[in-house]
Amino acid sequence: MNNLVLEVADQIAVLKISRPAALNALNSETLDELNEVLTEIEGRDDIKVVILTGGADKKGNEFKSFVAGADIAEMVNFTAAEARAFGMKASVPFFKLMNMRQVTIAAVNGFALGGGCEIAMACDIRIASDNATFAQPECGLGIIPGFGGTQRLARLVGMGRAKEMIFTCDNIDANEAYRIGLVNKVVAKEELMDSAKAMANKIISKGSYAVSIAKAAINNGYDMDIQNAVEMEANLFGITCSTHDKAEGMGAFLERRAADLTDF
Ligand code: CO8
Repeated sequence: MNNLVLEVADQIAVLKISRPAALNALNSETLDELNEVLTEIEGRDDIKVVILTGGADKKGNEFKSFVAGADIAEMVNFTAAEARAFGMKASVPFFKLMNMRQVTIAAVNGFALGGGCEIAMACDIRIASDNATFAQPECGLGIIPGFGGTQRLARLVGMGRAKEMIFTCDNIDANEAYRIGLVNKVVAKEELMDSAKAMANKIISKGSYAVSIAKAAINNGYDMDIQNAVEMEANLFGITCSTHDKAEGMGAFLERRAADLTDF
């Protein structure tokens, strides 16, 4: 891979988007590589959480940029058809981040602009370093957020705030992103990866199969009517009751001992 670095240890995959010369902007090659590596990760039982972050800039600053957007140099001459294809190319790995059985955490270490904010929003959880900056600057470039931003931002922060961010293109800092619900947590930049790994380890200590089913229940039910959503949840609840982890988790509680949860 030319633009990604994958490190796996202790059931956590740290996936770094690394294009130092372009502040990790997403070009077609990076999107293809993301799709490939996420497909591989989905098939691996030794990975339970994926932490997505940005690599250092060309001066070695690790907290300059998470992802500074889609690659403007690639997009500048797009025809309408090419632009559509580029958007669809991004949607495949973005939906993988959203729907894969592993939990995905964006550790946002600097600029999360345009497509950078959009890829963070495709993850299950976002933790921002205190120097992170978020924005949807696309309307200032004469385009719209096209990597899911017009849809995911409104779902995360509500329609009014999403419209304000998209129409004004204003930058917001990490604390404002936390205040409006765009990120789950803000930490000192030096603590970003430790904080993301601590959350990952807490999630890993739970029943991994149950966590992956809960993720599917939340995602699938979100756009359903409440009656059908709760029925879908009951069906998934039934499935978790046939697992080793359910017998072990409940048995351990009744026997007053620590549970040994193993299922994926
Ligand atoms: N694309 C391409 N190259 C970029 C990008 C980008 N998004 N961002 C930065 N770079 C490059 C710069 O061109 C520069 O390259 P070089 O050194 O060769 O001149 C290098 O990265 C360093 O950048 P700067 O010198 O500009 O660094 P600064 O510290 O001065 O500024 C900023 C940092 C503020 C982040 C600035 O680089 C910037 O404003 N970048 C663009 C941010 C932006 O507008 N992002 C949104 C892009 S549009 C988008 O994401 C659309 C997504 C949906 C697409 C849907 C298609 C269907």
